[in-house]
Amino acid sequence: MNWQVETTVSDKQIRFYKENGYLTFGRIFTETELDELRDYVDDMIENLPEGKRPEQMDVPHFEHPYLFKYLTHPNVLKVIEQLIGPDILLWSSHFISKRENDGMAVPWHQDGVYWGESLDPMHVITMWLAVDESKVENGCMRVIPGSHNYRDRRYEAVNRENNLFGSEVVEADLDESKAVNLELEVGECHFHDAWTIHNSSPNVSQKRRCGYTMRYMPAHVRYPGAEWRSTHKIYLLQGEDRTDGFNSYEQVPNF
Ligand SMILES: O=C(O)CCC(=O)C(=O)O
Repeated sequence: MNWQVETTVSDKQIRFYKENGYLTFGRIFTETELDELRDYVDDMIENLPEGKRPEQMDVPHFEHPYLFKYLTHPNVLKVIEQLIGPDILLWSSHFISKRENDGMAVPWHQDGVYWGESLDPMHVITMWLAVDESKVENGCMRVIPGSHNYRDRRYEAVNRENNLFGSEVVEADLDESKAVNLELEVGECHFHDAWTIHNSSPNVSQKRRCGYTMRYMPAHVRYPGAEWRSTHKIYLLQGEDRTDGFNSYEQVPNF
């Protein structure tokens, strides 16, 4: 396999991201780095507490400082800087690993709705890293291009047994015929905006689908979410705080 690392985002790609609310990209980590991350997450999955599913490994970096090696990687920051500017905060991260022939669906949603009042303005970019190959058969992510321009979508409850989240954009507020499958090879990534409507289907293949969502925001975003702040820490990774001291940041741990 010809494994090439890319860290330059072209003007055309930046325009595409702004217009469509998503962007598929190449590989940002070396093959060795990616293999090490896969070994690490394999071990995490093996040691999951009873009853916890591998789609539910939310904010793993709080418990696993090793993940900061990836979250703060200079190549990642270089790419993120080209998309949101030089002052960069780490908002969150989540492993969503769908077991072969079993994984849950992710209902159509906008991340910004789930995060609600916790951020002001709601400006987050997610880098979705393919720890495993991610294809239609094993439940790759899908997006509705341009949907980041709409913030008034209506939601309805969905069955929690098969769905990772409890609500979904109603059919009338969604043109599913426009959905784009974001298929990736191992190590490739894509980006999406906090308002982009996206989902993914259950894994009906014999291949696991593990993705690592790495979420960043520009350092002018205020974090007033009172009910989140005691447990959900944020980190200033690069540049300067632009909230006049409103935010407080956790120290990046040694990794
Ligand atoms: O991994 C998936 O299938 C969905 C990811 C997602 O919802 C997100 O990154 O916000």
